[in-house]
Amino acid sequence: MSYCQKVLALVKKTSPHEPEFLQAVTEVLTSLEPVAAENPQYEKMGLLERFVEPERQIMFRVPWLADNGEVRVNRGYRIQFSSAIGPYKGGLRFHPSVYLGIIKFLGFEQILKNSLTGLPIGGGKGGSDFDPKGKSDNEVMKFCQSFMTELFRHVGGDLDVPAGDIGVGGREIGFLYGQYKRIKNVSEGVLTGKGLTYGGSLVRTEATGYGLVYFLEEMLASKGHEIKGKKVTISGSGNVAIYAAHKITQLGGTVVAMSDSNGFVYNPDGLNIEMVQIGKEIGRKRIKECFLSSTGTKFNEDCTNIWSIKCDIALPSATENELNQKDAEMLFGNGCIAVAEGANMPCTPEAIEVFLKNKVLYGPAKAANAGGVATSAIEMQQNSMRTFWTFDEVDTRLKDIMVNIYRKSAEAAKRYGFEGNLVVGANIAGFLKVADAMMAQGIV
Ligand code: NDP
Ligand code: 2IT
Repeated sequence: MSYCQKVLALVKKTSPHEPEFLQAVTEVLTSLEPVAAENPQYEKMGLLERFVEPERQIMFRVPWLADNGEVRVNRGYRIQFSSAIGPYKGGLRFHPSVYLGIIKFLGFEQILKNSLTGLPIGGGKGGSDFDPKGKSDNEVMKFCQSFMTELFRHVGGDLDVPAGDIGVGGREIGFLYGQYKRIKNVSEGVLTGKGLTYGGSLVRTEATGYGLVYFLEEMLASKGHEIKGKKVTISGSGNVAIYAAHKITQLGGTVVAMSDSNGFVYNPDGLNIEMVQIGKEIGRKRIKECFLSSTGTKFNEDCTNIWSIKCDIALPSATENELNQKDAEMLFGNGCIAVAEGANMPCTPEAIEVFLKNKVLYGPAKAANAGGVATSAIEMQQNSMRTFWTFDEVDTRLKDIMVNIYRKSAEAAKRYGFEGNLVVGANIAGFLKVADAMMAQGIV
């Protein structure tokens, strides 16, 4: 049995109830076979056993008072997965589906994603099973304050820097930051995605969606295609989806479908992205409600059916395992030429197989959606320097980083005999830097 397969068997034994974590580890360790074979010293140093085990896992109680006077209790998490190349860095997710396995898979993916950005950030992730939907601003504030009242002792500008993810946007980051500052009595860049008046960076709000489209542009260009004139389906209608849609439209593409967990909207002539943005960001509406006054836009109640819509490009940007083998076959059958992942692990392993087998260009999450965390690292740089860069300065850096990630991943795939397979390429390119750093620092 190869070293990678031995470590995979170990993880299956130690984390049997965490299917998302196992899914992520299986893909990565399978990709790393040629690298492990070339570097027998990894096995001697127990490198992969250490790589798949979080450095620290924190779970805590989050009690808070609802507006009606009832006491509510949620569970909070922060997984500090790897500090090999820098302080732990990664988002916080507030969603009822959150449990340890989800946070572990996200934290594990984050290690390699952050490495791919080329910036000195380690991997972490956190969150809670708290559902911000249907809660008042006051309840969200109370929850965030209670969450930070425990989390503050584990994070810090040079230690662990959380940010947003599903259910955590500008409003939540503001409440979390306020409470941290109040308890610690220090103004430091302990969170990213902050508001522009208190240490945030221009472009961070747009960064994941914009970065996804910059990556897509580069991937399409490798085969002589461009975004102009293409029909694009984007699942989700949150932070990532909205700004991906914005950039696609700016570059001459047409967004034909978007969704939320209640269903999807569809217009073959193109959706009005501003209506989504205003409805979702300001009104916190359901996607159906954003288009009540619009003729020509249809609504379908099953969000999973979004992949049946004919499109040239698909950008799954909602959540994990939202696109399965059947969806992938439908997309390919309808002429889809490229898929880039805005969400983390949105395509099932069987769906990825369909794309690779049929030569559909496929950009895996840890490469394609790294623009968000890369711009978070740029926000950290500005905080450390006590400075503020212009929109164009940050946007130019983001674009360079995304182009570099594409090239690094494509080159690594080619070098290890998997030309065109960005799954293997991104996993190897991200891993090599982390492995070097781990080897240099001894058994820790
Ligand atoms: P948001 O909370 O802003 O939006 C999430 C969107 O996805 C909403 O439209 C939501 O619909 C939908 N969604 C979430 N869960 C489900 C589900 N179980 N089934 C169907 N639809 C669902 O989150 P983000 O846009 O920030 O995150 C989206 C994805 O992108 C996640 O996978 C996240 O990990 C990833 N990501 C985010 C980054 C960031 O910077 N924000 C960076 C890199 C990756 P509804 O409102 O109905 O729940
Ligand atoms: O999945 C991700 O990369 C994020 N949610 C962004 C993390 C960050 O620290 O900006």
